[in-house]
Amino acid sequence: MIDLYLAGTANGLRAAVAMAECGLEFRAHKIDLTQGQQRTPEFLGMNPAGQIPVMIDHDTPGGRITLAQSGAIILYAAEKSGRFLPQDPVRRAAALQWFMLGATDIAAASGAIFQLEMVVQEKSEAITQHFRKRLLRFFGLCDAQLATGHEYFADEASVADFMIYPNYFARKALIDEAGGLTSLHAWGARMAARAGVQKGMNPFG
Ligand SMILES: N[C@@H](CCC(=O)N[C@@H](CS)C(=O)NCC(=O)O)C(=O)O
Repeated sequence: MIDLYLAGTANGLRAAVAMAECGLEFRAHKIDLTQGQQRTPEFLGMNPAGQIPVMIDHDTPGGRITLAQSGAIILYAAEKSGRFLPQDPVRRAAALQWFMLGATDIAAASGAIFQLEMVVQEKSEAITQHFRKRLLRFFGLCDAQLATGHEYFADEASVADFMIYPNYFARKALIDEAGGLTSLHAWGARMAARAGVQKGMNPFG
């Protein structure tokens, strides 16, 4: 059995989407970030960074494993299930390239917008706009890839799609406002129709 500690944020949800899509049974434990539950001694014992998501897999050949970082959890789920990391080396490389765009560029820009809109006290519209434009540029790259006949980033559904989808979902209003990006929206609809994505995006039932 796998225990997954998360909140309903893009970082948390992508771990749950990967678990569900890979067909791994997991128990979702809600961590209330607004109440500081990520800073309790018990939680810091699992992840000293004090951040969700955290996964504990009690059933591994070497005993149990505790893992943080949503990207590492997605890759762990893919390796454990033997799914969603394409066998073909070219597709696998493409999947990892788009996975990394999601993990570094997209997640970072989206996270910066969150910090600027919700956390930082001194507001700067110019800086916030900078990160909104930056995020839209990355989503533009995604759209261009999907527009050239790719149903998913690496043709078949892969870890890349699980990485990027929760940030797309969270930033849909901004993307809608920008207009266009029709291939990205078509992919978003394809993702939303998948049973594993539905389960992962609604981890607390
Ligand atoms: N790179 C990390 C980022 C994790 C992260 O930023 N988690 C946020 C919620 S989305 C968090 O736990 N923040 C609580 C805090 O920093 O106090 C990942 O992908 O897992």
